[in-house]
Amino acid sequence: MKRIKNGFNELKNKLTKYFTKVKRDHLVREYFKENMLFITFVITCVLNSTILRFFCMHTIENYLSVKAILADLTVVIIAGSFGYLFKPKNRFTYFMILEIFFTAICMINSVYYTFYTSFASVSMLVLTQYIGDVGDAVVENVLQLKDLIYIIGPLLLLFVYLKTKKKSNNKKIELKSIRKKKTLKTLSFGGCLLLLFLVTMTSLDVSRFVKQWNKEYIVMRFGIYVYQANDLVTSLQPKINAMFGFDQAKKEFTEYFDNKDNTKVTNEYTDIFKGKNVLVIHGESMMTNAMKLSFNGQEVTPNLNKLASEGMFFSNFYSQVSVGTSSDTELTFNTSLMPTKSGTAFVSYSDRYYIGIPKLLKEQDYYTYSMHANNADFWNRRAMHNSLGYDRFIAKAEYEVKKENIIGLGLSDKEFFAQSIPKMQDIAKEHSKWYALSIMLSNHTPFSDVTKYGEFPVDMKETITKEDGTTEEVTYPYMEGTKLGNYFKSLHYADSALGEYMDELDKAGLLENTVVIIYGDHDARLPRKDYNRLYNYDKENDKTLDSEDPNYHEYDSYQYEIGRRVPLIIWTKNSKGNSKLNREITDVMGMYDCQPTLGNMFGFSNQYALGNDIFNIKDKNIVAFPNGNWVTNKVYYNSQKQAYLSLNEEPITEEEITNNTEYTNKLLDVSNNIIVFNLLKPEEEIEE
Ligand code: GP9
Ligand code: MN
Repeated sequence: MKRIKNGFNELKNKLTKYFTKVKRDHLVREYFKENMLFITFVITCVLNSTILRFFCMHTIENYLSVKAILADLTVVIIAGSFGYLFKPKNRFTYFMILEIFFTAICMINSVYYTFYTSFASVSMLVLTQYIGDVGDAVVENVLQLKDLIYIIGPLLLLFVYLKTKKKSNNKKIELKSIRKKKTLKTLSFGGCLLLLFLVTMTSLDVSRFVKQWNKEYIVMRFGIYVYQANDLVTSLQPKINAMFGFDQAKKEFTEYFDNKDNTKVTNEYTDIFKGKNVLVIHGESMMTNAMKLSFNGQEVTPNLNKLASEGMFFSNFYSQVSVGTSSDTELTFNTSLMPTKSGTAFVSYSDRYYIGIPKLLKEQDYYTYSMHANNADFWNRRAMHNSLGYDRFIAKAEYEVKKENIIGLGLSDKEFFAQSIPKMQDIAKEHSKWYALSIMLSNHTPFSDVTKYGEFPVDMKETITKEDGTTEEVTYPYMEGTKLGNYFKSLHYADSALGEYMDELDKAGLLENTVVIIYGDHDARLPRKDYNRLYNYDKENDKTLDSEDPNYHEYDSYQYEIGRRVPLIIWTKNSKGNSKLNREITDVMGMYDCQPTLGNMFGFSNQYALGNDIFNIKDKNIVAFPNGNWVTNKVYYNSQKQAYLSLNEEPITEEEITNNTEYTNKLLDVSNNIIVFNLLKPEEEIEE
């Protein structure tokens, strides 16, 4: 009896399963039949975006990136869901308009990528001078057959429409309530995909999305549609910011500079380099602390150290970057302005008027140019270098980038320098005075290309004498395998590239009448725990000493902040031994003090500089940071913690803290307003 019952139950289960499946299959078939237009629209739009990645990014993990496909699906489904609000006979028009819009995004980016090896930006539309220059070239040389493939999307949609129309599917009358229900169902599905996408986002995804400078990364992770929407917001934001508060900003700006004494004061460095050529070397992630370190008797940065010991070395120098990192440093170095409070000056405000060093030197008949082996659109340099006053920007397209010469983000520094020399020689032949910028790239986080940096062990080797008098070499791992250790290897490589560059420049005669300025662009953003290991290594246990240990050297958050110092060196071939040009300057100095300090040396000035000539302000200097922190010779102040660290024996008063904090906040406001409201634009250039 029991067996019969069991058998009956089994049969019942099987039948239920079978009929559910039939029903489900039937439902799926029905869904497909009823929603052919929507499905075609979704598939073709996602396919187009994937094809675009395929053409631009080549590697399978890029074009078949699950995250990008998920993002594309989410966008397309959400946008398409509103099609159900329309009556079936009008639905095609809605899907077609969207289809054409999405296809246009893919096509424009496809063409743009072929020409610029980067994705298109709405903000570039304002830079009409480029369009004029490249317009014909785009049509003649760049528009290729592959860019037309995307049209298959709208064609397919049209085909499906015509086919389904015959079956009178589109003539069906649908009640408003049904249309609403369909919209909501599709929208909810899109919402679920969105949720799935959001929970799989990493912090790196978020940060790159906000910064918007690594366009390849955004397209790879977020798909082209999200990229373009994000780009639109980023491009419009400055316009919106500049709509309100102009009068107040202008008033504060005028008051600020009326009170700031920027009149020219001469000192022993006035005009000392007037008329000399300038080579600025932007040292990616170079940090002052690393210059003091050696491993097994080998210095991390022997070449940088040599230059520092022969020229002027500013050992208490800070970069003042915000989210714009490299680009913020370029801005601050060249203009003596601080990074903007939101977005970055390079990406969001490249159309503003800037008083940059290249622009000022052009008034003295210098030819000004910059060199960087990365894409010209990284950090929007193509546009911004023009705004800063560079006559020419020599970027990746003008370098030969062979696969075997790639380190980290792109062409290795050694190759970059080697290929730069002939270009510099050509320019030097044509122009009697030049200002050049070399932006290094290899020593860039995450410093993981260790096999390409060359031999530089960051372990600890010791020779031990045994009881029987024989010796043995013991090796402790020390910094091997840590991010900080890898940074030292990477920096050692960059330093050796710098050494080779200096030798080759000399051989090419390019150092004869030239002032070389080297700065570290910002700190390397390394984990504090690695510094703890560096300063507290317990070799017996291959561990970091316990904080209770008497030999423990505290590396707290303040040490970390102060440890962010970067080098600044001003060097000439004849500096060595000259007391004025061969010395260490220990007064605290910020990137924004470069323009006024160099201005005094080269004979140019900017009355709207926010920093000071270090040789005038000396020990009274205050270095403001974009987050409101500040540092003087005496004290480092953390505005978030509202706490400070005393840097010498001198007493610190409450008043001093309040005054310096106010000074910093005011300076940050004025700087931000200058950029957002374009306050430096000369009256005669403002259109009525
Ligand atoms: C990009 C390079 C690095 O071209 O300058 O920028 P960063 O990540 O240091 O700001
Ligand atoms: Mn950088």
